[in-house]
Order: sequence, then structure tokens, then C-alpha cells
Amino acid sequence: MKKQKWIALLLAGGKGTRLNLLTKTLVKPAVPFGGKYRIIDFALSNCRNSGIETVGILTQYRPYELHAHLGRCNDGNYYNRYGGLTILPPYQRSDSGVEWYEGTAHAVFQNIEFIEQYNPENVLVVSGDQIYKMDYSIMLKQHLETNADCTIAVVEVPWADANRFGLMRMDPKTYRITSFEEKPKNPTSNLASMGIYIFKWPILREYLLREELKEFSNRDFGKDIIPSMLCDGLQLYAYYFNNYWKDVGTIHSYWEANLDLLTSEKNIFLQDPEWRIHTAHYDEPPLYFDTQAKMYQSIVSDGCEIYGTIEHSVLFSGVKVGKGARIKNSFILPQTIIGENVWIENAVVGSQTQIMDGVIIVSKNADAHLMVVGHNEMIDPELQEFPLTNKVVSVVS
Ligand code: ADQ
Ligand code: ADP
Repeated sequence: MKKQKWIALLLAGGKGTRLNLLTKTLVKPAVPFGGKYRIIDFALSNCRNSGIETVGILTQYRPYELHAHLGRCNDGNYYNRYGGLTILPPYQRSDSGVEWYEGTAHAVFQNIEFIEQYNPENVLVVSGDQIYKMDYSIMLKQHLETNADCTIAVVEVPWADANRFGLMRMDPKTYRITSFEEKPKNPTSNLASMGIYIFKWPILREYLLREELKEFSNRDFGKDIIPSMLCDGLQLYAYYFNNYWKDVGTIHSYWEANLDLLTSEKNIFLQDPEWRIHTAHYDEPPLYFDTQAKMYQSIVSDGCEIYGTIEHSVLFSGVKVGKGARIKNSFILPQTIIGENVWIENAVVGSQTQIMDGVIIVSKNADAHLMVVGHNEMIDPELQEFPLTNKVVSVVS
């Protein structure tokens, strides 16, 4: 087969426990974001817009909604003009049974045959759980110019968050990486790996095979592959990124990333409008706004039907808000039905939730902070047990 310059592998199988109830039934990359998207749409659109023709999506944990979404995406005009989207779940390789993807590197290792079909010179590995717009072809250009074995996209993060990331030091002139530590307890750098890598394929292949032979290994890029390459003196370079980037790994960062959409300077959809984020299409009717309805500084998506007041909030597709209801500083995920005279403040409400008339769900302190109401649950004042997290500050019903 003709050698391809590069192919992309999109990691979308991790459990994502820190998103709490939002990932109870679906994997993090499939979590709805920004009114009508899912988190994975960013990485996938970046691949498409960067001109990558072949993308393998590695899925594992609760993949049903993700697969359904990707199927819908491929159905429309999302990625099929390249014909290059392949879903890669774990599979039975031999008689010994199915080998789950134990870590990110192990997931790629299991798909060596898929990659080899395309005989690529370089492989781009990206995460499916980040919000950003990035032209990977510029990163590839730097990778080729420096003749790097591996190029890692990096970004400066606030010191307070630094211990959630792989942190490195680099030569300020050449950008050659001189040290790397995965999620150190006491950070000495705030230059973080974005978990976006371009590798020379023959070199990555060799390290994936080597990692498999080790008795003790997490089979992870950040914990194993990158430190081994650095230790062996390979050429690792940083690709410096200074645009909007959010890893929505925790409920707090998910909250902040949605909140950012409500400020025009931070709203990622308003930045670089040529670089479109694509998603699956649902035939939702247009937004309906009744006479008593009021809306301030909010995002309200197609299919919503509003009779109440919405303030500083994001309403995802198909949300119904009854008469007299007030929603403030909140994110209401798709297809949720909110009854009359409901009051919701500082909360994330999961999709397909039904909130009965008169329920009050208020967290008094937005930073302390929000509550997550479960996916597919009915919230009724008669019920004693609300499926909320222990972050609840106050629930009055
Ligand atoms: P983390 O954010 O902790 O660190 P990780 O849990 O490795 O990322 O997940 C990265 C991606 O891989 C996610 O999209 C996840 O869904 C997927 N994934 C995880 N386990 C998987 C598995 N077994 N099979 C398939 N997919 C899987 C990484 C790097 C850090 C870096 C941050 C940046 O290790 O160095 O700073 O990303 O966000
Ligand atoms: P059902 O579960 O009734 O078959 P769908 O197949 O339409 O519903 O939806 C599957 C998933 O997609 C659900 O999680 C639902 O919340 C979500 N979903 C449905 N409609 C939309 C939409 N317009 N925008 C985003 N997500 C949606």
C-alpha cells in the first residue's frame, strides 16, 4: 500500500471517573458539551480540518453512545468525505480471550496491524477529551523540520492545576525536551503535555513492543513510553501551543469550559470561525420562546422550548423549561425536561432528566460548587433520595 505521511489515533476509551455522574453511563469523550456537541467533536474536527485522511478511534469503556454518535457523524457529511474513520474496540486476538486496553500505549499496541496497513511515516496520537482548536499539520511541519523522534504539544497551565498533567522542561531556544514527569505531586514546572503526540512510526512501534515485554508497566504514554524515550536519549521536542485549551477531565474543568462559552472573548466557537467544529445532526425543530420567556447571556440550542427565565446558562438540545422556572449559572444537558416553577442555580443537570414542578436545586456557592443530577433520572420532591453528588450545598424542595 502507498505510504501515508501520517495517520491519527484518537484515544477515547478511558473511564474518566472524575466526571462523576456524567460518565456513569457513557465515556468522557461522548459527554455533551457546548449546547449541541460532544467532547470528542473537537479532536475529530481538528483531525478533519488538518487534512488527516485516516483516523482510528480507540474505544473501550461504555462505548454505546460514543459509537452511536460516531455512526451519526459518519452518516452525514462529517468525516466520510475522507472515508477514513475506523472504530477500534478491543478484540479477541488469540484463543486466550479478549485483551482489554490496559493503558493508552497498550491500546495503540493492540492496533499495530491496523496502523501497519497504512505504512505511515508518522503517527499522531490525540486524546478525545479536550476542548481546543488546533491545526495538527503545523505541528507535523515542526516535527519534520526538527527531525524529531517524538513531538509533544505543550501548553502552560496554572500552577494550581499543574499536578494533573505530564510536566516537562525544555531548552528555551531549541524546544528540545530535557525532562518529563507524569503528574508529579510537587510540580517544578507548569509546562504541561497536552497528551498530543506525533511519533516516527518505526520508533513508536519499537517502544510499544518493548513495553509489552516488561513485567511492570502501566503501558501508558505519559508514565512509560515518553520517559523511556527520554532516558534513551531520543530527540523529543515540544510544540508550543498558546491558544485556548481545556482538558475537561474533572467536573470542575468541565464546568469552567462550559462557563467560558458565556464570555465572548473566551467562547471557542467564536474564535477562529473558519476552523469549524462538526457534529452529528439531529433533526431538532427550531428553538421556541414563549411570551413569558426571558433569556440573558446564555446559549440555548435547537429543539428547546422555553416558558421560563434563563440566565447565564447553557441549555443543550431539546430542553424544555416550564412556566415560572428559573435557571441561573447552570448547564442543562440534552433532552431534559424541567417542570413549572423549578429553580436551578449553580448546577449541571445530566441528560434526559425529568425535574418535576416546584423542585428547587440550588448550590449557594458556585465555587464550592455545583451538583450533578443523574442521567436519565426523575427528580421528584416526593422522593427523599436525590441522585446528587456530595457536593450539594443546599437542596430545598
Ligand atoms: P490523562 O489526562 O490522565 O493524562 P489518560 O487517562 O491517559 O489522560 O487519557 C488520555 C486519553 O486516552 C483519554 O481520551 C482517554 O479516554 C483515553 N484512554 C485512557 N485509557 C485508555 C484505554 N485503556 N484505552 C483507550 N483509551 C484510553 C494524559 C497524559 C498527560 C497529559 C494529559 C493532558 O498522560 O501527560 O498532561 O493527558 O490532558
Ligand atoms: P433514544 O435513547 O430515545 O433512542 P437517541 O438515540 O435520539 O434517543 O439519543 C441517544 C443519545 O443522544 C441520548 O443520550 C440523547 O441524550 C442524545 N441526544 C438525543 N438528541 C440529541 C440532540 N439533539 N443533541 C445531542 N444529543 C442528543
